[in-house]
This record gives sequence, C-alpha cells and structure tokens, in this order.
Amino acid sequence: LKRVADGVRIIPDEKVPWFPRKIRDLDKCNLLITKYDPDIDQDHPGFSDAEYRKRRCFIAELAANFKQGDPLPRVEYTPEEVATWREVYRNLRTIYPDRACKQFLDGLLQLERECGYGEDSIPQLRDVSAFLKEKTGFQLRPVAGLLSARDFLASLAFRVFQCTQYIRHASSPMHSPEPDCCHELLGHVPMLADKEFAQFSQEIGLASLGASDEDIERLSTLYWFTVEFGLCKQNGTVKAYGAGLLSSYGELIYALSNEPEYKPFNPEETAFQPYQDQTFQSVYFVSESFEDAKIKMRRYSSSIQRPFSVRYDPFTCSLELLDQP
Ligand code: HBI
Ligand code: FE
Repeated sequence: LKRVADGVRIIPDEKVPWFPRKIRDLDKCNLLITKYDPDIDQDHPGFSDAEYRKRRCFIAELAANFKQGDPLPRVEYTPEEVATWREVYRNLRTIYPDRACKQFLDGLLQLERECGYGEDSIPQLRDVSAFLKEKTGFQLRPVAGLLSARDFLASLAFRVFQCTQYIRHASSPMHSPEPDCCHELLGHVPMLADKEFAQFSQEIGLASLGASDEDIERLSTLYWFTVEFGLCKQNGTVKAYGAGLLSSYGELIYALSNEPEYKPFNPEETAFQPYQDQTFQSVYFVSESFEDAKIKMRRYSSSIQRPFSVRYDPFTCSLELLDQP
C-alpha cells in the first residue's frame, strides 16, 4: 500500500508476473516457442526427414518429462549423430585458438582434459553438469527446444542452464536454426566454467524475475548481444565470447573479419538494437573486458523498476525478496 499526498491509501495495480522462487519451481518454466522446430519450420533442414523428426521428438520427450532433482537423462547417440558432432567439433576446434577469448579456451581445455570433450563422442549432459557444478555452481537442465525468453532467463537466476540434447540435421553440420547440443556444449558450456561469466549470467537472470514484458524484451536483446554474440577486447585484439559465434564456423569467421560493424557495448543503447535470428548479425557489440560488461549490466539492471528486490540464497537454492509487494 502506498500513501499519497492526501492520506488516501491506494493499492498499486501493477501486477508482477509470476516467477520461480525456488529451484523446483523451474519445473513450471517450460513454455516452448515452436517457430524453429522441424515439425513447424519448413526451412528447418530436418523438416522433410520423418526419421530425424522422430528422433528429435524422442530426445525432446526426455526433457519434457524431467523434474528438478532427477538424474539427467543419458542419450545413446547413433553413429550418424556422432559423425555430425565430429565434423562440427573438428572444424570449430581449428579456428578457436585465434578467435575465442581466453576464458573460453581455458574452459574448453579443462573440458577436454576432465570431461571427455573431443571429436569422438558427444558429451553427456549429466557429466557436463557435474563438471560445471564443481567449477562455478552452474548446473544443466535438459530442455525440449527453444524456451520463452522469460522462462529461459529465470533459470539463469538459479545458476541453471537449459540445454537441448538433440543434434542438428546431418545435412547441415555448419548451421542449425534452433539451439542443439553442439550449440550448448561447444558455445555455452566452456564459458559457464568461468566464475566471472557465471556471475554475469546469473545477474541477467535475477534482473529478469517479475520484470515487465518490455523489460524482458530488452534483457533478451542484451543477452543476445552479449552471451550469444558478444565480442570483447583482450590484449589489444577483439575476441569472441558469445555462444552463437563459438558454435557457428561461418559466423565466427565473419564476426572477426572487417565486414561487420562494431559498436562499444553500452546496455542503454544495446538493449534497443534490433537483432537477426535467421542470418548473421550486421552489428556486434564489443566490451572492454568482462569486468566492464558486468559493471555496465549491473548499472542497467538496477535501473529496471520493480516493487521489490531479490537476493539468491545459494544454501537453499531459493530467492529472498526484500520490500515484497
Ligand atoms: N531457449 N532452449 C533455449 N536456448 C536458448 O539459448 C534460448 C532459449 N530461449 C530464449 C533465448 N535463448 C534467448 O534468445 C533470449 O531470448 C533469452
Ligand atoms: Fe544459446
């Protein structure tokens, strides 16, 4: 209740959208966006391959039935699926040393040494989740496809990363219109092994809880130009840290060529940049460092109006709300 000048009490009519308060509530954060799935999207490379769609559906079903606390499902990948992974891994691995940021390369080396990463097999989410838990407290959760931005971002607040487990169609190893395990395991996971990046990711998640649709849209755009397509300066050169770049051979080369436009990362401006989810970006945002990106994102997040503030309690994996409405 707010007291206005003449002493009349008014009930604030701003309704706060529902959001998860404890990690189990993520079982309810399952709204899927189907626009790029192969049953709907005629341009999906698997659209006319019934066998592929059946397989994707089987793996997506494992995720749909998953509940917080269950052991992560293991998938026995077929030789054809492993061959697709091998091709993706081999090609990207050769261009990482010159183009990926230091944190990514460190993470990838650790995954290769400690978690069985390599071109011969597709890593299992269960093993990767256990690895990340030890490094940064992040854990993986299987997801059936592209999630709504609100549900996807909310899970980050709990250091939970939603991962697809099926792989792209064999006919197009260089590209997938929807996230697949190559994108998650090669693009996202190495970065999530970095403490500072893990913190950055969780803070975007915390900022999204209970936010308006407009604020979610702006946070998604910021997520897009940082976590998915971000570049940063390191020792005087520009390197990639975004997962969309680090899982796409073509766009990783393009982003670090002299073709695209670069702008300095500045959340107040970046949040309004229209983005491309069908072709390469026409503009990329460059951070001075992670430290710099984190400070700027914090400043931006604290400007989002909410009638409460949140704090994450890592002991109970739940949120504490201050100034609750
Ligand atoms: N869902 N499964 C999944 N994976 C993502 O990377 C993802 C998502 N939903 C939304 C999203 N990414 C972002 O584009 C932002 O909207 C948060
Ligand atoms: Fe992604």
